[in-house]
Amino acid sequence: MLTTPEFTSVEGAYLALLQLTTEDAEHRIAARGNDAREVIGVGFRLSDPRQRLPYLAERKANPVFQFAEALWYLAGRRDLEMMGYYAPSMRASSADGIHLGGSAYGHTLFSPAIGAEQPPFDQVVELLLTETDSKRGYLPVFAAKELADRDNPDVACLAGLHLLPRDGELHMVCNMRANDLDCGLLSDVFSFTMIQEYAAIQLGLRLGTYTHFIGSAHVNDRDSERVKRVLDEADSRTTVPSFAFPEMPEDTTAATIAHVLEHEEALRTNQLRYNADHIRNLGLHPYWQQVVMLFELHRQIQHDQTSAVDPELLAALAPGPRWLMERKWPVCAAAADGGAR
Ligand code: 5HM
Repeated sequence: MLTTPEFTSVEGAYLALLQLTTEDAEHRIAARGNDAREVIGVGFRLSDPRQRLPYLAERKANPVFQFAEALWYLAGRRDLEMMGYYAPSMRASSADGIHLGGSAYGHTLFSPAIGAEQPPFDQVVELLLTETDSKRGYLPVFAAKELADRDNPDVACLAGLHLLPRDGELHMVCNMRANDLDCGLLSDVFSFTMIQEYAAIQLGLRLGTYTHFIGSAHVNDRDSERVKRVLDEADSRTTVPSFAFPEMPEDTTAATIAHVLEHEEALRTNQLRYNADHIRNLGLHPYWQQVVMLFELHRQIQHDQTSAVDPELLAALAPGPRWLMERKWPVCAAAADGGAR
């Protein structure tokens, strides 16, 4: 078969790739101190790129981090302050303790390069608005200069994103030089499909398919126990949890992203606290209200020394993010057990 295998949601692709590296790894690698099992040159397609979250209790996907990273990309940022809060392990990737480098994909895509007038993303959107069936909507991310410093701690894993408007839909193809299948893949697919959906809105198109190609697809040995537990769960479950991820509102612009991030910052720095009604009255679309609710729950987990988060706020979450929060954070499970379920 010359085309990529197709899955509806990221969960199916994630499980198939874990299975592949567990049973049919081609190589054992040890680059930069990471012992891993590797398969070279794999790809998959998602027919519904909105189904960008896995519902596996053993994997414990973190929707707070996922939205934070996607918004950080869409806002064109590279500050460690925001991402280091949600993912402290990312601090080790910063060369100066202030910025992230190659992995700040949004900075590469949504901020103008030095000497350029427009961000590459805007340039591509402008092109695609005028050139029917264009093949030129490519957004390179990896840059050869990243390899000039052999000690560079953060070389982009994303080579580039290719936007392809066809028959009223926006398809996207993602090329990665490397993907950590257990850790990086899920957050990458989440964020990149958010970028695709955001691009589709800017172009007035429906969301098409998402295709993901990987040069080095690998699972680090330190994650192999969890991978086994995830595969066992997938094999043994009798019901498969399934929650439809909602559509990004059609009026989403850069100003919407900035508005959501204002609330994110106030909550991250513990300057505000919200209940569900406050959030409903912020003037945000219900889709973005859900995201602010996740940030407020996370604020309670990080900053309040409570044994359970606000059960009303947890109950105000849509079933999908609530399912994930209850598996990820014991304080959310405790609040759910306290009667809000
Ligand atoms: O030594 P190297 O630069 O290839 O290590 C980067 C590791 O982070 C690889 O395992 C890569 O697959 C993973 N990674 C990922 O999967 C990193 C980033 C950040 O650029 C990412 N996805 N987005």
